[in-house]
Amino acid sequence: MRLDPELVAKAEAVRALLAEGLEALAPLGVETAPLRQALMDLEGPFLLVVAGEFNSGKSSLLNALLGAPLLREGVTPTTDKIQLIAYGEGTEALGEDLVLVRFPHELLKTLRFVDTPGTNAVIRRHQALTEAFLPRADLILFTTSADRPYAESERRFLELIRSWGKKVVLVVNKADLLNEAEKEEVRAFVLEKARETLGLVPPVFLVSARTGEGLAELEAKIREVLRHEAARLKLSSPLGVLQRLLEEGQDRLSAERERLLAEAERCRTLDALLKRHLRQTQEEFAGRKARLAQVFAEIEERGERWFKEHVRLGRILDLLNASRVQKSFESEVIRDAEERLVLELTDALAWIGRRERDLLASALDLIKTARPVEAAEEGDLKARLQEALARFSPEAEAAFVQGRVEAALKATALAEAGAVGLGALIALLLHGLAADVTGLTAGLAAAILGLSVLPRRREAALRAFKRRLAAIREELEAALEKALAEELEKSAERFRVLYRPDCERIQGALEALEAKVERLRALDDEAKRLRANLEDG
Ligand SMILES: Nc1nc2c(ncn2[C@@H]2O[C@H](COP(=O)(O)OP(=O)(O)OP(=O)(O)O)[C@@H](O)[C@H]2O)c(=O)[nH]1
Ligand SMILES: [Mg+2]
Repeated sequence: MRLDPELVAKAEAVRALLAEGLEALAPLGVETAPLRQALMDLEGPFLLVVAGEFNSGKSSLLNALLGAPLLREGVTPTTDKIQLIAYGEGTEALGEDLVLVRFPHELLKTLRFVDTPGTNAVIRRHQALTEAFLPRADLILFTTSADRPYAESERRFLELIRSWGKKVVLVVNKADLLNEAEKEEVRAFVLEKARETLGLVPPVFLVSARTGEGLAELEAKIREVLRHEAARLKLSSPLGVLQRLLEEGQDRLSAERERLLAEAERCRTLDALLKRHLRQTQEEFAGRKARLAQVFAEIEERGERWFKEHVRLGRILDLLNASRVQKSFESEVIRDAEERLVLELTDALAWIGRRERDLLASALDLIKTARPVEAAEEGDLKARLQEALARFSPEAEAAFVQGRVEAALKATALAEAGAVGLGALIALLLHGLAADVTGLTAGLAAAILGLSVLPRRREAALRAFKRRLAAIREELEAALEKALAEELEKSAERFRVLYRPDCERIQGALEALEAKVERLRALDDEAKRLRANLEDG
């Protein structure tokens, strides 16, 4: 490798980029061993890897190129280790699957040949060994045999080679088995197929390891590559590895994004569930308000009858007896209104409590039936919902809401201090109504004694009674509405805290993920730029 300063600078840039890639990829769970190896190989010799299907004559080809029977040849799958061939003497095992074969051939001073186990043999381990070594190659001699050039399995293998961004020289071995016309046919066929797979036309050599045919041309090509391209290939080879792993990293991030989006979808579903719940609760509440209104309508109706019956000239003296008027009003008009109102209200409050419980239960159902996203995190929310459900007591909740209604009523102008409990408060309001009527009718009776304006005065008194009744009704409804609104807000918040942390975490994770995607993309752009730069130089 020439050591001109420009190249040294490029090598530094490559090394820095590889290190950065390593740092970005490792946390993504991408297998970064090839990249770490590539970093180490930057210092090492040029690796020319001979790869191809078993029996295509890889070992024979290397033996022929080096002019010595260094490597075992055979008709069955033969080579079972990666064999590094370096300058020197003597053979040495470098590991279980790696052998260093030394030979004092001058070519080996500038490169190392690598003989690999054949692919597509019944021995799967051979294929795995070779595939694992591919990323280290600076140049690949892809050997195929003239008697079965470019099989489907070879296409797949060549695609794998391409995915690592390797430069390939195609070698069709055993050319001695073909006549001249067949050779041209095979060459054209292989060229066309290789172009389809690689997207470019690689150099193709028809050779015979047996007869030596075409070997000189192949060797010349190797020397030419070494002379003109070795430095560039040596640097762009690890960039190819980086790019391939970056792609893998992007795939992982995409899968992760899918998963997160599915989870985010669940957040939206829960939001929608809550919204629907709030709307439905409001709607059903309208029905409950109508039932309260019914009780008031009945009081009013009875009140009208009572006025007609009792506020008459014939009964004018009765009207002066305040306590009798009050008793009569209470027994005929108010009647069981207090119990019924308390019943309706208590029922409404218990219903608010049950509604929240229903909300939790539907959320739990939703989570249970949702397609399994990430079991662990889903289990977490499920557990929280379950716990909230278990802790939740509609009765306690109703009692709590009741307290709010009472507080709201106590704060109104109609209520008088000292009353404890919803029943007492309502009784106070209604009995106040009776007391009003007493005063009303007494005044009325006094004013009209001897006069014949009774019907008009009676109508005025009835109107006053209705106004007062409507005011009580409004107070009650307003108190209940206020309690409901507060309760709904509280319940919504209680519900949201169950899943909002998850949703925020998901949102955060999605943002972090996009940042990683961006980083990998930037690294890839930089790898591309450096490679283009190497091509130019
Ligand atoms: N006719 C002919 N036979 C050859 C040629 N080169 C190799 N062979 C024969 O093909 C067979 C396989 O040769 P190897 O060199 O072992 O092939 P390989 O690709 O290394 O095989 P594996 O190590 O199993 O992957 C042997 O029987 C060789 O004698 C050639 O150029 N012409
Ligand atoms: Mg072999």
